[in-house]
Amino acid sequence: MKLKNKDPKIYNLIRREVARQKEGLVLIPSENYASLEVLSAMATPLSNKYSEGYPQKRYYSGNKFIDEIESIAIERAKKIFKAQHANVQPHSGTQANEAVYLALLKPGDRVLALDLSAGGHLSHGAKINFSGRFYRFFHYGVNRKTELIDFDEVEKKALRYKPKLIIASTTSYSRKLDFKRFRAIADKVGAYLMADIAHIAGLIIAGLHPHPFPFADVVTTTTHKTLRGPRGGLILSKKRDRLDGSNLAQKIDRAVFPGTQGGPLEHVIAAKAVCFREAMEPGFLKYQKQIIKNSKAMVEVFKDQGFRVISNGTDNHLFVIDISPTGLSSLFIQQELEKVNIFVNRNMIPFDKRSAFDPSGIRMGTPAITTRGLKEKDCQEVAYLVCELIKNIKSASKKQKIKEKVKMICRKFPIYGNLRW
Ligand code: DSN
Repeated sequence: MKLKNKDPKIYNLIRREVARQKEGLVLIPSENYASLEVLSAMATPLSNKYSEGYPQKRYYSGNKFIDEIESIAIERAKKIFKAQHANVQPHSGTQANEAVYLALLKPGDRVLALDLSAGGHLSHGAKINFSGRFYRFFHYGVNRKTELIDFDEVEKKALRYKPKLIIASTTSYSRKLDFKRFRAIADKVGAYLMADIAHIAGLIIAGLHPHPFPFADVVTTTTHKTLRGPRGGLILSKKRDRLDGSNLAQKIDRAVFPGTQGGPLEHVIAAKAVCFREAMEPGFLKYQKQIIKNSKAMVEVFKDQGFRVISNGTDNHLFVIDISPTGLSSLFIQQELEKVNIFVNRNMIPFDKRSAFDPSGIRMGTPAITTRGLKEKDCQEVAYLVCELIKNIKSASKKQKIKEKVKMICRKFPIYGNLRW
């Protein structure tokens, strides 16, 4: 690698980061290990090309091959998500959401979305995010007892606030989303329905989670979580606008470019096309099934070890444990786990009394460790190590033992083989 000699500082940091990823157990449910094919598509001179516009309608010359690549990505995305229209250009999930808002709303319009502490996302109307500043967001939550989405509340709030858009989404919600019910509520108040499936895209493609179409008008997602592609966003939609019969696909495209983005990242779009093809392979379904089996297996251990799991379990790739009874800070637990090479992220729990910076929950998930090849028993061993660390957080010798076990598990389930960057 030339970089080694030309820019040893960056080269060494890249190598160390790759080693960290290889030698640690990633339990952050929004992270994964993309295939070498996906990575190699990104590391190409496609990054050099300006291609503002869309296939056959570019503002620059020289887009003959780029057009073909983007068209293939679009067709593959439509196929795997059974969508009428796809825009593969959003740089991220938040940019995808931003473009949808621009396409469907005017500044100040009302939106109803899941509360951040109940599993929503910053771009779903958090006050500190553009979405919360430009649009009038109202939030629904979960039932205090079951910690499941409270559809009576969704309906009540929809009738009260008459939103123009309702968002069905998950980022730390471990149960299935009932898109049909959301549609029925949206219809009662004449609202659009957007599903943000960033976390569960892979499960949906595999048929392991209810499909947002035909209920949602627009679906946004990232491509790097359960879908296991490059870091990026994606918008899928119906062709026609349900409310006024106009061309919804065109509105979405215009909102992405020139509305909110400039030049698309064609090297990433090529990598998206590669991951969409991977999602058509039979192995993908097997992988998604294993993600859920592993997640459920881990939950059993946490419950068995006396931890409260939010909503008492999981139907998907993630779950959140309530660490408030331990009296420990979730930030501290996250940091101590990092020291033994286990990566989790602290997260708010429903009706959390603590701040988002040091909340009461730890969110964990299985997409990345399942990619490494861990099965139920192995995941239970990992869950047990997390419990052990939390219970013995002050014991240096315990932590040393846990660190060694993590090392052994990572050696047993290598990722990216012996490949060195
Ligand atoms: N989608 C978020 C997550 O779940 O980690 C990040 O924005």
